[in-house]
Amino acid sequence: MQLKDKKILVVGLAKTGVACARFLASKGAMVTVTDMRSETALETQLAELSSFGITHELERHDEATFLASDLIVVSPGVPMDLPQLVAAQRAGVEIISEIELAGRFIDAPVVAITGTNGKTTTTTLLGAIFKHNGYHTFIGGNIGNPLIEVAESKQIVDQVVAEISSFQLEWITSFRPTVAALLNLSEDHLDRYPDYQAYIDAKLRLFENQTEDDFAVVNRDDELVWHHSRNLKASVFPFSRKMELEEGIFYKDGVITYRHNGHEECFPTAAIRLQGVHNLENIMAAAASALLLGCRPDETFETILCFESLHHRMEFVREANGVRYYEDSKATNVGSVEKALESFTDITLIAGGKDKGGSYAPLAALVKERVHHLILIGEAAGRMELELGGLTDTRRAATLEEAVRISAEITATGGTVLMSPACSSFDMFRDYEERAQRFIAAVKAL
Ligand code: UMA
Ligand code: ADP
Repeated sequence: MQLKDKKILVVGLAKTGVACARFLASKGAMVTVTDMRSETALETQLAELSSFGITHELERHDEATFLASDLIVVSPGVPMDLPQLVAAQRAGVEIISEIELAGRFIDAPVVAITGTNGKTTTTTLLGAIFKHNGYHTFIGGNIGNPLIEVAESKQIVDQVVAEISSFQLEWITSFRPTVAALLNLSEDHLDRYPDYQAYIDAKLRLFENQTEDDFAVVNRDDELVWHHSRNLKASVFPFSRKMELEEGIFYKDGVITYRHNGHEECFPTAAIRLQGVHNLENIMAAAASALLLGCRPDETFETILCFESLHHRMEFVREANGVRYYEDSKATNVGSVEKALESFTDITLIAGGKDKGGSYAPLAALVKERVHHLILIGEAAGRMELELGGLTDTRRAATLEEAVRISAEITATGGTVLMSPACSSFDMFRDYEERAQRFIAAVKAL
């Protein structure tokens, strides 16, 4: 791909925009960056780019600049229906996402991991497995560091493990992972997509450029995932914790079995530290991807055994007065809360936050069965109360701290207080990490 002297517009100037602008400028392109935020708000990002001779258009998106570009690179946080993008697309300007740009410059095999939940856990675990097998490994994507950093890097990279979101897949044309994993599908990001199907369609684009030489690692137990795996061009390699597979990886009676081309590997799971059935799925997806790409079974299994849960994913905080407190701030959709509720009984659930537009009804059966008290916070509280409030003792709290205090008063000895919000955090907090820290502080203060 020729970039020299091309007029390229980078839309969005946060992590992705900065990395793309730097990469494109270093390849000799004439780069303009545009962002709705002000120069003051973008001070840090602009400082990072100060030596690259880049033009800025801030606090606005000029349609004329979009139309005059040879190429537009879009950040994941910028919606597809931005009018200036729609106009540029109509005028025939090439528009790509950052992972598409990165993919065109990466030589190493790419394992791309998507799904509504479990992406970060699986990506981190797989990265650790590759490293323990001696590969120079880049771990990036939606997990926090843009994929384009691989292309920028002067280091040798043998394997790339990329966490991929639906947003990043929106503007791909040729992005082709050697292994593409789809962990699960449930409603999310309905504040961005017109409907659930549009979100699913964006996720499925992960497979669209694969050929029969590539692998699709898919969840056999997730009906929707399995349904959409029927017509993939790649070799489908399923994982299951419910059924034995002739070709694939599955869990049965305390053992994970990997079967590929008549070859079999078995791993006992008793000593694995990652807890929860959902983590068994993440482990199988990571192990399958690693073994398909030539990792040694012993090193793969050693890494899995030692791997600890990441912070803010069903993390134990403390026990006070016979009640155990768990923090699951990263549970920002219904699918992840379902898994948390499946993991405990006698629950006081603290939930709510910024509503993403999906239905809370899939939680109804578990709330009825396991949640003795539901304490709701944030913007979504009203809608959650409408959908779940009739099923159990339900209360409102004005702050997270108040929710923790109420939970301590009403939870019986032996019970579990679980903060698993099913919503994003941006109505009350900077991000999910701040929400987690505030919960931890409130629980420690009890
Ligand atoms: N902006 C505009 N115009 C718009 C919309 C946004 O100018 O119409 C600007 C904003 O002012 C801001 C920039 O665009 O300056 C935001 O870009 P961005 O949101 O893409 O931010 P990045 O820092 O580049 O982060 C992105 C991902 N963000 C999103 O998908 C929303 C990060 O995932 C990812 O880690 C990073 O690229 C590196 O790949 C975050 C995320 O929340 C963690 N992802 C979602 C999730 O996990 O649920 C999908
Ligand atoms: P993602 O990167 O997709 O958001 P994480 O690994 O960060 O995934 O986990 C996010 C939330 O989802 C946490 O609450 C975690 O406990 C839960 N979770 C992790 N793996 C799965 C899975 N395979 N299925 C459902 N929920 C999961």
